[in-house]
Amino acid sequence: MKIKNQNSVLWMTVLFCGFMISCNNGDKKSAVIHEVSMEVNAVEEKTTWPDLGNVVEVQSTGMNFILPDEIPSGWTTFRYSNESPMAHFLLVDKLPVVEGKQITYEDFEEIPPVFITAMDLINAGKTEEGFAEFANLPKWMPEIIFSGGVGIVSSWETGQTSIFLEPGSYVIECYVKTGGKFHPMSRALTVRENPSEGNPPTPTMEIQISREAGIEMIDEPKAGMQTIAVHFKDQGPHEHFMGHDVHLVKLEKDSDLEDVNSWMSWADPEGLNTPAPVKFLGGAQEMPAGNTAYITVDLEPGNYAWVAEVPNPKEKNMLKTFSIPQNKSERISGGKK
Ligand SMILES: [Cu+2]
Repeated sequence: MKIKNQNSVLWMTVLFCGFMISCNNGDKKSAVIHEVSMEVNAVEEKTTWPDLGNVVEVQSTGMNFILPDEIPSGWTTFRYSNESPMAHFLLVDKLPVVEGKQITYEDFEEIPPVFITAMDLINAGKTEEGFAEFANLPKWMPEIIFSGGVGIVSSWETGQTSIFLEPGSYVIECYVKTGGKFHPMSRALTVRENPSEGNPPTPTMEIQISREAGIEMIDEPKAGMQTIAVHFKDQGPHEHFMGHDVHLVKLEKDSDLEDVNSWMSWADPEGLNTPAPVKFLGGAQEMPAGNTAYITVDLEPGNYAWVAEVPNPKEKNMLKTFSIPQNKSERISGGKK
């Protein structure tokens, strides 16, 4: 993926410091100059995103989400730049109205401490006591509608996902872990009655996910900028109380699919704990059955995987690899089912 232009100052600073240190180390000088030149070329590249209507820019510079407090309803494209040193995601939760009362962000804040206490017990080997903690969750919690969002995005990457939002009170959150603790990342978001004029994007590829069949690629993966429809045929919950979603992983030579498989459950002490074992490029967060999200991503040649954030996704056919070849004559794997 391309490095965004706004990161160029930081990259230049880091590289300049590296250059100065290496100058004291005579024989490495020419190699470092070459590296500087390559990186400068990299920062000049800029991702050109297709025009997808109502775009909401979101940024993380640490354990935070930076975005407007209010956005219009309707089709919404979240363009999420992770400018922090750890992986995050952006899950959009619609808060319920219970017995005529709107559940608020302040009410939502009762939830994370329960998960933190539970996880501390699970990490200490007291699994049964940890899960017993969930009895302390507010009774309205199952009424939260997980409404989609951007899948896991590694540091210095940008993920883009389009979803339809009804008006209402929302929370956006990330529960990736660092040092075994869930990220304290959530933000209130109001989705206004007045709709934007956006339409659903036109997909260039389609995939679907279900409990029965896992992740299925309907079209052969193609190189270049793609808008990928992700159809949720049904929904969970799975053993970790959550439903399924779809994340995009970039695989490198040393990537181990078993590491990816075991990392995908928050209920595992090492699961969802940073650093992630692979590079994540976004995806489509959990949504109710029958909904579709659209991921926009530039698929450069290489090896990839779709994976759901569920316990043991491989067993559920929710860890699927595919390749984008260097040239058209090479065979594309993982095509039509
Ligand atoms: Cu996070």
